[in-house]
Amino acid sequence: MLKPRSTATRELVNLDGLWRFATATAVGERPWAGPLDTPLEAAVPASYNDLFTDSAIRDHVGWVWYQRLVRVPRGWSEDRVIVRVDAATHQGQVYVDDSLVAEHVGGYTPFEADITQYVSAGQEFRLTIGVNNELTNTTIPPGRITVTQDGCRKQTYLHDFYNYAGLARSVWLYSVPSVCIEDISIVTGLDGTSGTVEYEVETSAPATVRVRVLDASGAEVAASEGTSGSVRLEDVTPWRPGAAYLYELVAEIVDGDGETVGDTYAQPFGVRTVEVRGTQFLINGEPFYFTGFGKHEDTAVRGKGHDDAYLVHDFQLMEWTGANSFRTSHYPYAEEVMDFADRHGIVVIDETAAVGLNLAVEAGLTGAPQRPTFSPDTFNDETRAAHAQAIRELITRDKNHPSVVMWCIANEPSSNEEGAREYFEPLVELTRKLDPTRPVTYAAVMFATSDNDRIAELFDVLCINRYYGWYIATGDLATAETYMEGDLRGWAEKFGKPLIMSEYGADTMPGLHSVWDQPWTEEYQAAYLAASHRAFDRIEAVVGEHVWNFADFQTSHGIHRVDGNKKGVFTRDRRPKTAAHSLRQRWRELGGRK
Ligand code: GCB
Repeated sequence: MLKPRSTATRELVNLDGLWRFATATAVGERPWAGPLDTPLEAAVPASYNDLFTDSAIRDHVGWVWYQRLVRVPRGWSEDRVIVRVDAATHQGQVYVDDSLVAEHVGGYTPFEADITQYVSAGQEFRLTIGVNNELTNTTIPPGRITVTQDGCRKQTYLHDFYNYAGLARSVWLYSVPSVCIEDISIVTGLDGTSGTVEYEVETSAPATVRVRVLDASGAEVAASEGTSGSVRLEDVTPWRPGAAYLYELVAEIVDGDGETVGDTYAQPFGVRTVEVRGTQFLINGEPFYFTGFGKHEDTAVRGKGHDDAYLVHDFQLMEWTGANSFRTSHYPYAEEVMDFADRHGIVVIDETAAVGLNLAVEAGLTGAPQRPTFSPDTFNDETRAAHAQAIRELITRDKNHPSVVMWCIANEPSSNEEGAREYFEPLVELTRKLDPTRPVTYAAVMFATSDNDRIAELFDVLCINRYYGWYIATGDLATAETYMEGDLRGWAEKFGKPLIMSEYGADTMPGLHSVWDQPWTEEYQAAYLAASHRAFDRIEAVVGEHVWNFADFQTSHGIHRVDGNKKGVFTRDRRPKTAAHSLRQRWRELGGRK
């Protein structure tokens, strides 16, 4: 699916701003059938949860409704009109006046509908979007709805971040010509000083297609004809970590004489290769060492609402610490983030929203008897179908981003449990089929060890999440360092694959200090990271370190959380804790060496 862009043949109207807003409890069954009867307005893009003071809205389980009037530009009478929702977390329904035009499940990937037949150029229509935040055993991510004694529905879930919901990304109206370009796929390679570019252009109906490749200055450097083919770029400038370079592939639908352009779309891309060789992770044939963070889309008031100011600032802070990469833990991020990473040479591990497929963690946290994770009553074939769809939608959306060097198809599944192999094998196959060019990984949970994990051999790179010195060996960094080293050595020796430390971290209250190794203090976080780094540096197969987390973030309530998770190296409002300075020192030095 192409990101909506304005081109010579397409126009784009952004529908962000204030929309009428109500929960289903307030407006009943068929709210789209007329103006929403509500005093509330909600900002788009933003999660709705923290906007209002009413806890019934924050804790609402089920549908909420957004509505606004939209005027179709008067020049669009010859065009098709599309409405596109960048994300509706976790399920969306779109109504144009009284008609349902789109439905979508999955909270972090876009969907759209052709609404040409329902609207007229120059006229207004009522756009209503329903968003449902329910998570069940067959959604990705999963969750459970329980009903309290007084009949109140409650959402619980197995992931450690707040279940923010709503329209957290932009909504668009755009026009395309009646015969249009629907998708573009680009795969690049390097051959000495030349770049190879294989492309495929999908059109809505059979059409004559011409493509041109422009360099960063806009000069044409190659051209081809046909809906698929390949071109060669002499003296190519590759896309490199820290030194982004983007070309554009301009695809055009032309008429028989080649004079009239029916549709045109410019797709940015970078020429780079990714390869796993032995225990190395190679970008453009050169070993790459990941430094950076597991992040979240999370800020005060907006929740998961995308915000360009935070986007710029977060990337500035990453650069300041010497981070060269991050993981989109634990869901696909806004496309603006991916585009920014492309333009600024930041490497991305791109993750699906499959977080929480692990009932052993639930049992550990609640003390309840453990239910099997993979079974007809828990995570089953239907869950796997939803997971497959999440993978499909992620790859469809992000396949052309040079910054994306690897797919992470799950965070901390119960990979040591019976049924894990059967659950994951088809999903890994699917991922490889959809994209044979990028390595595939998953992030392994603490309980999954090199001895009992059942899925590691299916993957190219092993991402390992560990909390030695925090959940285990709390306050004892000498023991933590020994455990960390022993654990990583086990994986390195058994599998011979590259290892990335995809999570390690300690909750830290800013302003709390101690001369001793005292958990929660700023010094402890810095010492914890240093102990972990000593262990990593002794193991050759470790090709990266992503600290958990970039910034403090909101979670559900729990006695182990103080206004959210405090493992941020930055506070939620992006001020550095002590550890940010020590990371900056290490990563800047590493940047020079690795
Ligand atoms: C994990 C999870 C992450 C949590 C983190 C923690 O293993 O992957 O989502 O936030 O631990 O802080 O406990």
